[in-house]
Amino acid sequence: MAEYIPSPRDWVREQVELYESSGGTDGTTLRETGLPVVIVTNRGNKTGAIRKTPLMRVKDGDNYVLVGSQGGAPRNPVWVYNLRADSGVEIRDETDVYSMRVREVEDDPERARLWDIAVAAFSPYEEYQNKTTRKIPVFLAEPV
Ligand code: F42
Repeated sequence: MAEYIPSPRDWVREQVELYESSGGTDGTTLRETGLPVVIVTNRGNKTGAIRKTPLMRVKDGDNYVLVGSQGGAPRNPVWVYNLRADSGVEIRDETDVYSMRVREVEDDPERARLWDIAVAAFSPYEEYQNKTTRKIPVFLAEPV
């Protein structure tokens, strides 16, 4: 078993702890917004360690859309590089846990469709894209 390395950010690490220790019944929303969050578990591309990242829940049928917004920061979140290197993830959505495979969606019409779904689920994504010159990465997670 690989080692689990928690996020260095307190609020992120605490959300993961609460979400996972409750079996997905507590800590499942983003603070004051009340909007649902999923936990993505994957491998670090340098350490090989297990990483856990809360992201907004954006669903497209049975699939999940993962948006590397990081609040519109100038750089991609590091988990983007992990997913580019290793596409195998586990997604916890409240009490359900799925083995999934992700692919980055770069094709314009498909990305545009998924981006609209993401903004409908979490409107700040639009503001985050306007804040940064990087094109925010979008991944689609599909059941294995
Ligand atoms: N972030 C988003 O980008 N999108 C969202 O929709 C989103 C929603 C959300 C909801 C709730 C919540 O609590 C957090 C939310 N976040 C969202 C923030 C998200 O959880 C991440 O914290 C954020 O995207 C930053 O991701 P990050 O991967 O850059 O995390 C940093 C803080 C981090 O953990 N860095 C580690 C470190 O030690 O500095 C590195 C972790 C890592 O994966 N290392 C790799 C390894 O090999 O282990 C090496 C990676 C490399 O290539 O260098």
